[in-house]
Amino acid sequence: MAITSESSVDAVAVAHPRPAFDPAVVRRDFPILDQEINGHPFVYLDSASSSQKPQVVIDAMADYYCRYNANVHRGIYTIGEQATAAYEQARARVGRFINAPDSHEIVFTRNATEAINLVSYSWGRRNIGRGDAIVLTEMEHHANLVPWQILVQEKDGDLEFIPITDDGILRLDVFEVLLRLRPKLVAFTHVSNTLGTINPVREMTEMAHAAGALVLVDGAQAAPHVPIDVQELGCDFYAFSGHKMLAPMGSGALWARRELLESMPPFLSGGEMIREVHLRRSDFNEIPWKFEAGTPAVGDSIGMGVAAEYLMDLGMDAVRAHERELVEYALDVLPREVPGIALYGPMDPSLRGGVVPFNLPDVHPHDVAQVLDRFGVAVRAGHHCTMPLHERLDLAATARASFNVYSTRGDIDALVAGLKEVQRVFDV
Ligand code: C6P
Repeated sequence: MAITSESSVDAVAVAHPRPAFDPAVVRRDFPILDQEINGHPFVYLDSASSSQKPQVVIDAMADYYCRYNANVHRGIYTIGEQATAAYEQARARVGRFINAPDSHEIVFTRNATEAINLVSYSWGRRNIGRGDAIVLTEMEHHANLVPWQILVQEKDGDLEFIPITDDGILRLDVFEVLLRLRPKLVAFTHVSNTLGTINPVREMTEMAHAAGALVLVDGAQAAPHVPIDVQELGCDFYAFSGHKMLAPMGSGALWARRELLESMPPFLSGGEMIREVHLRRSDFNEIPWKFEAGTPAVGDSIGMGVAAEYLMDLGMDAVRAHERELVEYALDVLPREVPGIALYGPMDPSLRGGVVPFNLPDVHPHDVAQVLDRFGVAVRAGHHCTMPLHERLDLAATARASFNVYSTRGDIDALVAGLKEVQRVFDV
């Protein structure tokens, strides 16, 4: 049974006291960080793009490929059965990670993008019609925007957007007004990949449900960083990527309530998602396999299960506390040490995840990233797949530092030193 309530988490903590979270110790689990880049210790500050992977995840993948690489749900032979058992164990682990009531409500996908597309193609094409509204927000990643644009263009539906304040907080007063349109769906990000804003999912879900809408949450930037309990959040769909939560590239998942998944038509079709096939018609498999057509990414999903277990062992409350402390440090030290730096997003660390977007006056963010790279510091620069948000904030682009469990204050100090070098190189 999944650990659900606060009290049962405490009970387990008493039985097996967990060592205090120590980023220096955690860091040793990530072999890639132990190297020099361009003659400097490697400082990875692009975890919002993709996280690094701990040795246990790398080992689990190697173990699969070395000992029991086989297709799943097919082979009546030993390693085929081992692969199937490990794949389904991974599903159970990922389900436990977000406190899904039933692991069969977890559909493995390649990433959050595919999970959202699954909903827009399957649920969306059956449920959205002429004049139906979908409410999104101005801060969405393109992955939670473009699929809905395509859907409403095809169905003659309508998109509405919850605006943001200048410091990147959703305007819930306007959301309330938009709900009078009786939208069929409200879809929004749990944590903004660009501003770091943590949105009030539960409150927004209650508002949406009261207006008769279903709720899809894009959890790509939340699953790696904050404790997720889909039952507590109350949402209907939760999409997330494995590769941002220490798992292999090409892993991700969609969680949805059983009755929704059961009522939805298949997304992709072919082998594995069927029960019976005749020349002119087919019966489909049960959930979740109905949505997993073809050979799945077995090794990647097994790695995702191990990553989920690794994060649960660290304790997601401790992970969140660590990243909040880093954000607090960054928001304090960057404006003090780097003259003229502009920071974006909520300045209250309790409202934001481990993402710090910034600009230096008179230096393009691409140049900032390029010079930082000379000092071994990796940050992302550009629009971070949130072009409408950058337009709203009247910004062409930003540079962005983002954290994960292995990030340290030392990384932020290296960023500060690097930014001083950028200002020296550009003489600004
Ligand atoms: N954001 C970033 O650097 P995929 O690519 O499917 O794993 O994740 C898509 C996605 C969806 N929603 C949010 C909030 C995201 O941040 C992302 C991925 C990366 O910010 C790559 S563009």
